[in-house]
Amino acid sequence: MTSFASIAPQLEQQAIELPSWAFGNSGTRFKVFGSPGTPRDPFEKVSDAAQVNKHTGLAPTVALHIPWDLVDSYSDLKKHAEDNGVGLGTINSNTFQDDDYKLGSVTHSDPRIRQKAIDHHFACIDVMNETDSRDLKIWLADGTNYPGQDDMRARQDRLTDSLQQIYARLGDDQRLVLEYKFFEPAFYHTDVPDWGTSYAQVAALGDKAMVCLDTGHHAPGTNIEFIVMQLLRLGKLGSFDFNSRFYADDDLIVGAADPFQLFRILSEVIRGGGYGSDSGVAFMLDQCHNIEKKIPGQIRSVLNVQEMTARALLVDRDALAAAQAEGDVLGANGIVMDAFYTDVRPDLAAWRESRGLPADPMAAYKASGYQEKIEADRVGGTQAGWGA
Ligand code: PSV
Ligand code: MN
Repeated sequence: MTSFASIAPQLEQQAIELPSWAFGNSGTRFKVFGSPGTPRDPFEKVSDAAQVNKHTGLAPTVALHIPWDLVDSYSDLKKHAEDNGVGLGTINSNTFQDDDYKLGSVTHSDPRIRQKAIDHHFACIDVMNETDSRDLKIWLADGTNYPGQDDMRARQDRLTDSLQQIYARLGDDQRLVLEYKFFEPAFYHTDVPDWGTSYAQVAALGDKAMVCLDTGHHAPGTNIEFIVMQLLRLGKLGSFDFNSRFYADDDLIVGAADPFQLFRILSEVIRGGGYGSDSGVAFMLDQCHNIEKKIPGQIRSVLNVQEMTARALLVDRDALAAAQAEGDVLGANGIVMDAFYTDVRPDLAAWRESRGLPADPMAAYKASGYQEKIEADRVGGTQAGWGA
């Protein structure tokens, strides 16, 4: 099998973007629990995200969500990020929390509401220009709850038209990534339910438009790594929103519910040339920490991605190709499983130490005193959360 030493240089290229909203409070429709030390504003969210990078070296950028992360000065927020050793990354639009969007945003039949949603995306591009962000991530809650509620084809045509207007505003080095999701909050149909619809829309837009794959946005049993393979093959995999799920869009810690699935996804990423600093695929988290502490939740998440990346890099590709060519079904499968079952944690700990990082980032964060400090300091104000 491939040795850890031979894959270590590739691990250095790993960069995972953190979602600012993971540091705010979140919950379900039943309850959002507050927790001591939760950030009150985007500056405090960025400070917390910087802790994840400090202890892991894996998370150099933070994604923002607009309007949750509206600030008076993005250059101040950018400077704050840089002072803390991180940068600002993807800008996420949000057309799912305004009363006007009850029946849709960029697909709405009312031109006024459509224009409002398009203008929101223009405002997001203005933010990108100030933060030097590359990607505008669009996820739409648009859809219907009942058959016959609206004309699905007309909505698809309006989607095309709205996306074209947004796309036309992008700068030369900017991209649009379109995220799909098969249900929720709409329950009968959504306007971008699957990778095929996202692909059809972004392919019509042009080279700067790509698909975003959120691992929680598929029906149970979907072979997500097949989608990864296909989008890489088509040159249209722009980004991941990583998280894990047992039932629906649970937004749990990536790799927690199904580490083997994460391994399989990362294996196809590597196989398809999607891994590495020049691949153009953005690795982001999209998670909520409803009951666990948020900063350690993010540390555990990036470590899970690193661990499964290392295991996927260990797959002996030459031996696998030979077994496949011979039709050696069990031999080929055995080569993949050997890599998956390899415990890389001791090697990763030693490798981290050799690069001046803590061998155990979870323990290092716990010992740092940061959690106690924010819990003592952040008294008063309104804790950030979905909508705040
Ligand atoms: C929708 O479920 C989604 O995955 C989109 O990426 C949103 O921006 C995000 O969740 C909010 O957490
Ligand atoms: Mn997402």
